Amino acid sequence: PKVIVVGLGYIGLPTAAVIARSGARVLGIDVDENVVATVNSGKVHIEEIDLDGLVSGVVARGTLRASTRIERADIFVIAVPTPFDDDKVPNIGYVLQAATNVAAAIEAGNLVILESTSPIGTTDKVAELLAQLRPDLKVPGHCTGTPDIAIAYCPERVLPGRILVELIDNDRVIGGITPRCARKALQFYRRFVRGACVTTTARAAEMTKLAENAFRDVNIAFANELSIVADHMGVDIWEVIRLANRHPRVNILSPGPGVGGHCIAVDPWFLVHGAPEQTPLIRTARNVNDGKVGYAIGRAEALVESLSGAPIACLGLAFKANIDDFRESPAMKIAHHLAQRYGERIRIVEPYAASLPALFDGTGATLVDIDQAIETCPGFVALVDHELFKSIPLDERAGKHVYDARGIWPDQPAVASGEPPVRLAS
Ligand code: SAJ
Repeated sequence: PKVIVVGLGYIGLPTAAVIARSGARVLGIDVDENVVATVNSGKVHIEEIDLDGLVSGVVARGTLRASTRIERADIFVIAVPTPFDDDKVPNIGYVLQAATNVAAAIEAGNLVILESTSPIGTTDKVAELLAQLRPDLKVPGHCTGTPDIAIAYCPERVLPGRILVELIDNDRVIGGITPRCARKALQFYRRFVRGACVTTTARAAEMTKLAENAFRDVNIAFANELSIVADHMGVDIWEVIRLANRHPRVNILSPGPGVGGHCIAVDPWFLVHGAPEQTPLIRTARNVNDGKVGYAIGRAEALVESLSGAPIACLGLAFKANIDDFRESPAMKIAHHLAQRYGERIRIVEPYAASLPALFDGTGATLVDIDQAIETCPGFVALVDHELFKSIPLDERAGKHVYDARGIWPDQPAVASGEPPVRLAS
């Protein structure tokens, strides 16, 4: 079949490449001409393990190409962003724009799949829009008899850094506007997914995706709240979590300096917005995780103040370990705050950055490598659990004053009484 993937971002491009590898002819659509030119030259504009080799291979074989203009196809997959506006209202404008473009090219017999994380009811809105724009077609949910096209929702669930593996191996939840729509989409996913493909309704599939990320957010919030309690009580949170997790039915996640990325910190708001009265827990969890950034700033400042004038190493800017993605990163916010306040005392170590992001221009902070940081900085603020940082042995950290927001160094000596803090829990 011919497949069109609308949106060549973090999800759309890997998805397009994997479908192309499965033997389908794929056309990727993006509004950004640079993205289209990059893909057509066999290159990638995003960093993801093994994606460059896959894309160059399928482009060279001619099974993947890109364009800014939509064409006719058998299957349309929409993978565009669904951000929220300032007041935490979900913005499905890109999805509706993509559906409008699809409406111009769709024909009887085609299948439309929405993969973007979306508020409950979005797939119905896509169907409604297609019915409005194409009164000549029988659209499921808006016609009698057998519809001409099929519409389904199938959320992506891949973890950045493991996208190509998880695209194939994860189970997929496929929600149809009708059971027939779900079956059509199921046949498509079976082409390239090794995990189980389970069918349901579009609304249930939409809520499933939001529930998954809210589950993680609520559980991280629990860990973050516990870490603040432990600080308050003078207990080592990392030890408590290790011990509690020896219970067969307890699995506490890791506290950190806040929750970053563009999924976990966003998607729970879609649930809250849809059912504000029914979501006190999900809303509070979001606020706890957002609040942890300010708390971590306070702890980091205490360390910097206690080492008057000395250089301080900030370890990491990425939103999580071992990736080069700095979007919505709590580490970035904290390092930037410290850079603005303490200027050239702040030395940033980020193995995934070639230079400091423009945000730091004029602050006086500098990017150094880990060896320079160990040599010159008596104070360390650990913000990301990159392998490079975790592997620094104790003797190289001896005598360092550490605020370890990620628990990367469980063996760091505890604070000596009357001395500046050597290790602040959490
Ligand atoms: N984090 C903690 N403590 C933990 C785990 C994570 O503080 O114990 C932080 C991370 O450092 C990071 C943030 O949470 O700042 C999110 O990281 P993550 O690894 O939990 O998730 P993402 O955003 O990379 O990807 C998530 C995944 N969802 C789930 O695991 C339920 C992924 O499967 C989804 O496809 C993705 O969101 C998405 O696109 O929705």
